[in-house]
Amino acid sequence: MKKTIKIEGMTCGHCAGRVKKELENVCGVTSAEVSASDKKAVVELAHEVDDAKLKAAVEEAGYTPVAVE
Ligand SMILES: [Cu+2]
Repeated sequence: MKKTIKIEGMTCGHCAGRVKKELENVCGVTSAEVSASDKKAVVELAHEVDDAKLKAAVEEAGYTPVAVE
């Protein structure tokens, strides 16, 4: 299962790296591919993870999650 998170505020690869690290710390997330230029993260999930938990991880990294699809 995959989810895509639209994110505002990332400007470079360093930002994307911070978001990736936080997302991959969430239980159920097996990997996260994050692009600052595309303003999104695609997460691969081992099981269902609440959108709220994914958003909280993005906020923890210092950026703004605008939608989870
Ligand atoms: Cu940056």
